[in-house]
Amino acid sequence: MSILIKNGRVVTASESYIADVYVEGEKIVAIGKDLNYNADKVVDAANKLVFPGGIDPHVHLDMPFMGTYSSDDYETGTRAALHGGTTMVIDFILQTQGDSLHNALKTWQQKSKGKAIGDYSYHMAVTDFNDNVAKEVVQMIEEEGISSFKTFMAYKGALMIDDGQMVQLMKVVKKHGGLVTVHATNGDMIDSLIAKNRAEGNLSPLYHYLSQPEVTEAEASGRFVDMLHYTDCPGYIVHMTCEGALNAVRKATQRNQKVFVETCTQYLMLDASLYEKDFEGAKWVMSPPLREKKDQFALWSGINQGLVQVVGTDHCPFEWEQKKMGKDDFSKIPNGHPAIEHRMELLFSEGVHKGKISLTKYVEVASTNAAKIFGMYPRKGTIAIGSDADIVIFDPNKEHTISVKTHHMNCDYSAYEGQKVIGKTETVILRGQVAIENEECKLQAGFGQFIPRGKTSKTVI
Ligand code: DUC
Ligand code: ZN
Ligand code: ZN
Ligand code: ZN
Repeated sequence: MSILIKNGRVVTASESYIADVYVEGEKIVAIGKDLNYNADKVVDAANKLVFPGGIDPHVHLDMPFMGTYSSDDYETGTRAALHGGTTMVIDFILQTQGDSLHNALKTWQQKSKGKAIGDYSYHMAVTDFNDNVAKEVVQMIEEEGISSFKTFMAYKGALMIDDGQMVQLMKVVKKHGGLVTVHATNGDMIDSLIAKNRAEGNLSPLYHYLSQPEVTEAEASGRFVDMLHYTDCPGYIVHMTCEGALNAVRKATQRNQKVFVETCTQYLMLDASLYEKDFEGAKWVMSPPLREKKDQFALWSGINQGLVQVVGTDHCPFEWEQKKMGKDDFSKIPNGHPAIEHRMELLFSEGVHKGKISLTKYVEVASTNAAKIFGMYPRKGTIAIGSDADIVIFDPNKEHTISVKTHHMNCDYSAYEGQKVIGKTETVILRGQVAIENEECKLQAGFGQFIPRGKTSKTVI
């Protein structure tokens, strides 16, 4: 199969120019003006943008959590991602405390095998660290192509490791060229605030928000960054929401420390006033919670300052019946929301269209930086000769409205119902095959491949 994309504006993390792109097999073979190839398929991309397929490095598909499972599996989740221009996701394997990383890996291989439509990889969440796990960490990096290790500083008793385990893990990961990533919130502080609110009969979704104030995230982010400094390990903070946490990273940069930061679409665009809608606020119950306008401003600025390198989603959808598990107690509402499909379009509309970020910055934070940080560049994350032909052809002027009636995620509500978006994904190509065209997914379950990843360097960006 060969595809010739004509006259589009090719955008990478560093430049934007009008050119043709020629794809043969799985790869980009030529880029230039007036390319003359006899292709099986020609796509007219005049007045359109042509950029690398989005990479969402933070999704939870078919994940056991809070007594239920996130409602998108590998098939529905990666299909919805493709509809929105995201060609690759990185999901989280959760080690069961007391069990091995390899057993957890097997469980997640079963979830994705024959089901994924888009490409994927895994982060390994280390929820219990000891000498055996240390050996497995090395095997993950050297043998399994899994080089990033997720840690939780919250969710005690299920996912959290303590600071001693954290430092030990960092030492091993640093020695073998991996990356430690973190959910950085102070679990003990949050647990005590939850207990206090429940004891006082404060049970609505608003109290989910009030139980996780900014200081719980700022403190944990600062502590994580200090442990990275002590161990000289490369690190990455997931789903950063607030100014206080960003300031902890800013302080680290002042001692010439490099820490990677991810925020998510919702923290740039939605705010905590949504929790004032009584139980409807459960739609946005996620951890950390939505914050304030001043935090949105800090995060957009952080992107332009280069402090925030990646925008993901923390896609972790639950249907309304599942959310209702917490009807009488906010602490039982499964944490997470549906977002995988809308990241690229929302970020374009709110970021590029509204003039907050440039087109090249957009490609950087939506695709290229994740490929670099997580050891997949230049196979993924760019439009270049020899790279995988993961390409989005995007109409920057087309308007549409987000709704549960038209989204492809397996979730019976939208977190963005009625929101107008400028800019639309038109055609999506994944490893040289048309994935999305005329709003239809052309690929079958099982097309998606596991992408093994290389080691991480602190100086990658
Ligand atoms: N936060 C969520 O909202 N969902 C899944 C896990 C997490 O940390
Ligand atoms: Zn859309
Ligand atoms: Zn998290
Ligand atoms: Zn998450």
